[in-house]
Amino acid sequence: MAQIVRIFAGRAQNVIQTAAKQPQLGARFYCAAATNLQYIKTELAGEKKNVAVITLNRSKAFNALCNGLMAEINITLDKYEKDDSVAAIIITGSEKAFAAGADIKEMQFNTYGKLIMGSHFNDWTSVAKCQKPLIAAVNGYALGGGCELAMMCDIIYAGDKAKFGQPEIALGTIPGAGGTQRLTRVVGKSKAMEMCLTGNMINAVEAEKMGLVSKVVADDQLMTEAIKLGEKIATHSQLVVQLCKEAVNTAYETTLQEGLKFEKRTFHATFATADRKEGMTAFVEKRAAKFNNN
Ligand code: DAK
Repeated sequence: MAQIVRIFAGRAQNVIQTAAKQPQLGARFYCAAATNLQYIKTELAGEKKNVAVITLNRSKAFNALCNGLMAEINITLDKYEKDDSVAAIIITGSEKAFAAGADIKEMQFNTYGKLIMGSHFNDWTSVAKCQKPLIAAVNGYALGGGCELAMMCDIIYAGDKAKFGQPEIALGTIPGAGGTQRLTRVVGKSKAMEMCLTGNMINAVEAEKMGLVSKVVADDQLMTEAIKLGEKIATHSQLVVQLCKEAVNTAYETTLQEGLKFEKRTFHATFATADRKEGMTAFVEKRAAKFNNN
């Protein structure tokens, strides 16, 4: 038995390493059960253990987002998406850095040809496709791909010493995972242009004022507040939470008319769920709703 466990653990590690080397194949394809995590730590938090926490764990490199780390995030998100007991997922880093961007040392020898032929950054798009609510809890630096990773999440909470920026311009390149697109939609053209063209950082309070961050808290309270947020979301029907997330995201991806139509149809769809019926019945009967996610 011990032998079998060792063989499986070895395979899981190989899977992650292979995924890191050949991300064009897509980490999600490989192995949802991989357990040997090198670059992240995971735990279940909250009173009911229904809030998953993914902690980036590469602090010597300020959590620079190397291929292996991104592959591990994807594998872990895949696992939590399939786990019905998990209602919300927090991505966080260390006190010094949420993440200082993509790993420059890993990226520096890429060529136009290699990038076009497609391997290096393929894992980056899956985070934004996660169907469960994603909360970024940002302490320290969220720069370049780090800021972009936070923006792929649904809600950003920041510690009061957090710093956000898109410094790629100083490296002779431009943001590649949403810095010119998501940031512009969130904070508007002038602020986004200023951040992307200067590479200057903004602090947590400025980020909140711009609408990039929804709440700033003392840095030692960040996880407590983020977990509380996840727990509050977990009190609702997870089915309806998912529909609602999809509807809000649609606002960023379509015209107002298409978005309003999508919202109306989705609202109608909630009337096909038992949870909508339970929610309204519970209100009328003056009791707490008991949702079953169907
Ligand atoms: N990559 C690799 N290593 C990094 C790093 C990074 N992004 N950031 C920090 N480090 C490493 C440093 O090299 C140093 O390692 P050692 O030299 O000790 O081995 C260690 O972390 C500590 O850094 P410093 O010595 O520089 O510490 P300081 O306190 O002086 O400064 C800093 C902290 C975060 C301000 C500074 O390290 C910094 O400016 N870092 C770089 C920030 C940056 O330029 N980020 C943008 C990277 S480009 C895409 C997806 C994503 C992307 C592009 C495309 N697709 C889907 C297509 C993303 C691109 C990027 O993020």
